[in-house]
Amino acid sequence: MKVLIISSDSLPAAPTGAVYVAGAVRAAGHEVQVFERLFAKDLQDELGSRIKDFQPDVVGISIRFVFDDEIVKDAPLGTRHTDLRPQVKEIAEVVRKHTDARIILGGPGFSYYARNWMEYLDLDYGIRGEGEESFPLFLKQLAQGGDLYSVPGCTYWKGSKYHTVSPLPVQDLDTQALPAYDLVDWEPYAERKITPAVLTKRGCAFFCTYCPYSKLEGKRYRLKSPQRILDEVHSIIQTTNTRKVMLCENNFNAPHQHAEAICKAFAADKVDFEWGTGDLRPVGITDDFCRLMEDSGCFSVNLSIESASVAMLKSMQRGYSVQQVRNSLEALSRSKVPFSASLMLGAPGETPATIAETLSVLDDYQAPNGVWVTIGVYVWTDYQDIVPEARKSGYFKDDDELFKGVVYLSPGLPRSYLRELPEMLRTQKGYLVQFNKPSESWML
Ligand code: B12
Repeated sequence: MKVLIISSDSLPAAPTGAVYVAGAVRAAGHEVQVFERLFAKDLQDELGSRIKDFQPDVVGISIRFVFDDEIVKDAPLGTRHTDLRPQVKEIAEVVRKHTDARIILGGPGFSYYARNWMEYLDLDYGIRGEGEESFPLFLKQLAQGGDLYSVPGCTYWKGSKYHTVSPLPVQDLDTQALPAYDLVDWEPYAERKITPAVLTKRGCAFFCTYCPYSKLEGKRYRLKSPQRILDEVHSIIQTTNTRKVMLCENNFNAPHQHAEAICKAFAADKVDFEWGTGDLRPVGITDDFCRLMEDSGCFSVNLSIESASVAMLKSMQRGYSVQQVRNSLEALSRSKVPFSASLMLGAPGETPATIAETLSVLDDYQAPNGVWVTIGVYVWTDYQDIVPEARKSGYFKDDDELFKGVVYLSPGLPRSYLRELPEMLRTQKGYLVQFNKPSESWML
């Protein structure tokens, strides 16, 4: 079959999900093309022509985001909120206008709100969760007239009733097809300084109350072998002509031995490349580990501190202490690894005093690549423990509200304080502040 996968991203990021599923669908024997919304100047024209030329039998739309908050100097409180759903709707409309091909939805931004998306776009099929095995299986059933409704992760309407099959996580990540970065033209990404991303594992063993990952991907780690990760890196270097990759999973350094094994394999590899990660957990960041990162060509890490308040680390169940945050910052500061740190302020229990406690710890260090502060916690799904709690306390009214984008801000933070907070933080050297507002009118 001919399968067109549309990366619906309108934000500058690697089309990671789209290229991983594209690789899997191609390996299953289909002819695949990838269309990237990100660079389309005239969507109607460009997507329309692509569909006319390629004549796909199936169109997969990869949905990564529902909304975005972006630091914009002149926006209220320095952050602009964008609802990204209409952009996906536009894509679906163009597809429908030009073809009768079956449309299947998927992607990380789809999995949380499968039903909402299908209603919003008036479409019949989607696949929740990891698509490497389920999407090819869906295509096989489609080609052979088999039972589409048995495909893991499949969501569909039968009559006026919505159904959903539980997703089945991919067990052996090493045996999956390589991500099909060769199906995208990397030049425009490179111009925008976007780095191709590699996923090194699935799963998360932690219990952080605001994060859905461990429930989404499971607590048991499913690890890619260092050799397999290198194979992906080599193929990316070859096809994209870049020498940098980002490792894009949760907590690069958990499990610790896996991170060490990856660094050792990278250091021993003959091919010259650099790597970075946006998510280092402040646990086990020793001088030795920093040296390993340095020796393996690490060009940037972000230490995901989130908070350095005793009470908040406990309430968020982050599983580390303020001392571990300090140890990590000290080891990184002694190393040559260029690092940034990130904070997430506003989770349940946060008060001006806990924020002051966090900031006073950060004051003792200088992160060369700055400190990224997010105020306001996104609320997506019941997979985040704070959601059932927030619902009980009447924080939001119905689940449809989640699809519009809800932000949680601790009631312990007075509004007058929050209005001043971004400005106060911006006076600190190297601080970037993203204020996820509950709504545009919230600050009035
Ligand atoms: C890495 C990452 C980033 C990186 C991007 C790195 C890159 N790609 O270059 C950075 C740090 C930049 C980032 C930023 C943001 N991110 Co982010 N990010 C992630 C993360 C952790 C991994 C995504 C990834 O690459 N996965 C690896 C690939 C292989 O998996 P995948 O994309 O899930 O694709 C699989 C399936 O979804 C499915 N699939 C995908 N497409 C399709 C299509 C079809 C047809 C089918 C059937 C299946 C299918 O199969 C794929 C293979 O298994 C996810 C959380 C997560 N664990 O998923 C959040 C996530 C995508 N991010 C999220 C958000 C909100 C953001 C921000 C908007 C945050 C902000 N500003 O406050 C920004 C956006 C900035 C920007 N310009 O993009 C949310 C989106 C949720 C939503 N409802 O909108 C997520 C889901 C996090 C969450 N909390 O759950 N992010």
